[in-house]
Amino acid sequence: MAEHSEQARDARWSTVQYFEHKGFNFSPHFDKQKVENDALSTFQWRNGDVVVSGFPKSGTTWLCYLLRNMADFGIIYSGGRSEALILDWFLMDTHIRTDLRGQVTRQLQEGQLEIVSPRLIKTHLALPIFPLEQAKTKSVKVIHISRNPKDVAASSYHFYQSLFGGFYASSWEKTVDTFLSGRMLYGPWLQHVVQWKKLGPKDNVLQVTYEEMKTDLPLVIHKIGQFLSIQLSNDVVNKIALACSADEMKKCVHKYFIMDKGVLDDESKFIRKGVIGDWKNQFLVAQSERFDEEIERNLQENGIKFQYEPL
Ligand code: PPS
Repeated sequence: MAEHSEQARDARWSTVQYFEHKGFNFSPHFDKQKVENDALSTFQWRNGDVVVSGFPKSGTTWLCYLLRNMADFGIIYSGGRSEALILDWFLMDTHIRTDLRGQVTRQLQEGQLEIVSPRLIKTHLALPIFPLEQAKTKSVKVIHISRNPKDVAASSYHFYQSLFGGFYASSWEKTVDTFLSGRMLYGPWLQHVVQWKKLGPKDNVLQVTYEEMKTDLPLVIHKIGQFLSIQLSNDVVNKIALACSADEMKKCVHKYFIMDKGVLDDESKFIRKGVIGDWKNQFLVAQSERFDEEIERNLQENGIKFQYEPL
């Protein structure tokens, strides 16, 4: 029975039509014309904007919530919920979704939603799509978060089972193939991460990893504070670290999430495990070896090293 439903999911998944632009994958929720016409090149950047960028399931929501606890950012409120401004929404097809998030997207694209500065902006977009040069002219600061690929793959698998009734879901076996062949939504993961991780201070980019946030969150808060010139005492840093634990965040989903009920099967499970190394509960040995062979070797050639287990 389970096998049958996995087959059915894979069969349905293979009918989902992604399109490619500048070497990266876009789902049917994106407006192809807006993407191909580089609609983001006219995005109105402001001095003081702070961007969180990262491949989906790398901890981007966590980092946004952390920043909101560090400083008073302008964010979007809708239906009693709040969220960072999501840059990707400017490339979305506004006809597909009629729900709360769809309405917010439309209002943003039509310039009806004004957000006070400093704005917190989140994106999953690959570097060739992100208007970095325009952002630099306004001294926009970007914090890029990355996470080890095995945990990203495992987290994505679970997330897509629950999103839009499983519209983007596939079996675990298929997810491994999709990840490794670069056909994940927003992927290929490898190129996405390698390109973003080449950026540093001269581009106003700070690099952090999910694993270092898990290992020593106060240290990361200090690092971000320095990058953004936010003065925080040790006492405040420790309080922020506590407020941003997975357990605390689970209690207040509406503080960082604009979604209608039903978009996720159970939104309280958005923070699923929130640990380093859960991939071990998902991967077969052979699948882990394929990741080592096809991804880890390539990362090493690019001088990138991830932590796969808690210290
Ligand atoms: S999304 O949907 O692409 O924006 O997902 P993203 O926010 O980038 O990543 C989701 C994963 O981050 C975990 N998470 C956390 N881990 C530890 N502490 C806190 N506070 C926290 N908040 C979110 C979340 O649980 C997802 O990882 P998994 O492995 O699925 O648990």
